[in-house]
Amino acid sequence: MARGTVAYKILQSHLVSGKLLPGEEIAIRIDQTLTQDATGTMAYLQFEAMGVDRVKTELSVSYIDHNMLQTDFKNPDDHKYLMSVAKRYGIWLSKPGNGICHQVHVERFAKPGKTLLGSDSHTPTSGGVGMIAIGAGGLDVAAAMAGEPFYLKMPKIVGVKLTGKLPPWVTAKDIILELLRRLTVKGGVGKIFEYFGEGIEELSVPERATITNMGAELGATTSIFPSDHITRAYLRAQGREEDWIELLPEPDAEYDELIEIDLSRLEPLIACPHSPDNVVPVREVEGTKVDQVVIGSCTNSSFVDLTRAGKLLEGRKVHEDVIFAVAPGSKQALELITQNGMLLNFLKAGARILESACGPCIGMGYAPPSGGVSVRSFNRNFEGRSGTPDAKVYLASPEVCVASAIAGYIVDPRKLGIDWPKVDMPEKFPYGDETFIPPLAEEEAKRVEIYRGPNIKPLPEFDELPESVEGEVSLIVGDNITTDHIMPAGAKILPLRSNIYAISEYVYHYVDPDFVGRAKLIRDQKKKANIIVGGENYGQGSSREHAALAPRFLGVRVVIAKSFARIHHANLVNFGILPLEFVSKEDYSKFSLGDEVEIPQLMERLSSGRDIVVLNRTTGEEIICKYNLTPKQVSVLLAGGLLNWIKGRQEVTL
Ligand code: MIC
Ligand code: SF4
Repeated sequence: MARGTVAYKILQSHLVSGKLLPGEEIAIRIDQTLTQDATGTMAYLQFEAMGVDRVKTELSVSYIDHNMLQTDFKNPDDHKYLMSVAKRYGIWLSKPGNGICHQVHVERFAKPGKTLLGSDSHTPTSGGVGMIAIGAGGLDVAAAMAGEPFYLKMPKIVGVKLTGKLPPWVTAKDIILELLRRLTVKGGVGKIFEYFGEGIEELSVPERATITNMGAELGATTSIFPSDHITRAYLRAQGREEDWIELLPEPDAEYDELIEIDLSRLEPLIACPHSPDNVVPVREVEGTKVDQVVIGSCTNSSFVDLTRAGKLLEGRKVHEDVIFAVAPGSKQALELITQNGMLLNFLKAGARILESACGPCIGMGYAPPSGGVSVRSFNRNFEGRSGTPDAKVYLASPEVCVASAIAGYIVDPRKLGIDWPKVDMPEKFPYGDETFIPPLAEEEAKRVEIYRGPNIKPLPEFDELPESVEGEVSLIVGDNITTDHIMPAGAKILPLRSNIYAISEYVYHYVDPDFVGRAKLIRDQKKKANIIVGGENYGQGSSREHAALAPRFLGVRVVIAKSFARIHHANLVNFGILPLEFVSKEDYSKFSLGDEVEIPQLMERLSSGRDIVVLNRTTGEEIICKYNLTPKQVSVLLAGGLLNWIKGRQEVTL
């Protein structure tokens, strides 16, 4: 038991039910929520369906940062909906242009010792100021806004001891890349990473936030730093020192697992295509010709990152064959680099300045050329995510990005013979609160009418889980399938997020363009359930619940995989899809496309905790599957999903 750790203390003070023992189901009170526009419309539609009059959290913020290309009415309509919902229900609104939710949340709202649930997988970024910040599906966030606690399996608390001092040119990004190199994209599942040791003294809040942000790529529940004098100075400069409390691990704190990183032995690292854990030292891929470079995303576009990048470019030019862009993480960071002259350095060096938003990270513009190499300061480089199916995306620190932009090829920045620029934190940040819309008072809020454009379609209704499933295997996929594979994003598909009927046409679009047609045939003509068979870490990556909701709409009732990623597993349950795991992983090969499958006695077995027998009628084989479900999740599944479950409970209370 990790008593005395920072994470344990916060969980303990928010515990609603359960015991803080790894693997036990716990429920915690949620103080703050955040949503962004791509997941937010659905989350608020669900919140509205819950019939609550006003959010019950201490603070809820709705950010507009993802769907920023407004090529027609869809995205602006969604934004207008979000703005009216925020006014109606007592929610803060961060207007488009304000910046990426995670960075802005750290700057303006994150509070040590509190809990935050966000409908985005990188919500743990706020762990950089010592809070428990967890990413979840929109429906879970809607439930938290309605005052429900958040249920999760108590994670193991892993202590990450940082010793020594980072050498020049080695940065926070390299610390998290080193962890990804060691642990892989599934190494953090069921774990909280808590950083401690002398090495944290060297890291400013934005640098800590780079590390907690990209902990999401480990599959971790969250990551956290203590709240210390560095946090205090940061919050003071943000004009909110009163939000600070000291939160340090006890001297005798014990961690469930321990990892040590000697910072002085690290070197600049880079994640190669197409996975954030495909990490090597930069020198190993040195010389790779580069087509585009971009500094941005919620991982590495803070004031610190942009200022150092700007200093490096002073008096230098981007290579003529490279297109270089900067997307500042927040308006605050953009304002600061305008004041300190770094913006001019970027312009003189030949940079494109993009909007302060997610942009290229989610394929919203700035796609690389065919087969192109793009070096980015981002967190994800899944195949096709950039918008160009055959692009090769590398992930590295902003410093490696700038050095490569100057050289025209990937290069270890230490080779350029430039002095390591020092960046001082400002005494006072420009708060920029003029672009936030605060919540309305209760009476006034009640009079607000909610705007619904034609892009917003009502939620489909889903039936309960049948007693036994008659189905057909309509897709078989391999290991580490991402939610970008299941429900792609990008400029074309993201605007359909509030229209399940339209977006479901794109499920598995780039993996198997025939899947949707096949699934509909099985659902409508054969009147059977669709069954998907997957490998390890199924559904890694984002929190987008559309990767569960849209398949459910297409008639998927069961996914059988070797293992699941945490948020996607929860989303499947929330939308009434049964996630089963092979007891023996070799059984994966006992299914072929088109196999007829029967899963009998579901209710009885799920309710009594017995393994599930999956009968492959085509081959005659019986495959034994287990499930990793809490008692609450079983009842949610049987009800056909969380919304049905919540409504059912309300009827019982009435
Ligand atoms: C992402 O980085 O993939 C996203 C877009 O931010 C997602 C959320 C979404 O799909 O809207 C995430 O990380 O959760
Ligand atoms: Fe936005 Fe990219 Fe961060 Fe997701 S990972 S929140 S798309 S910047």
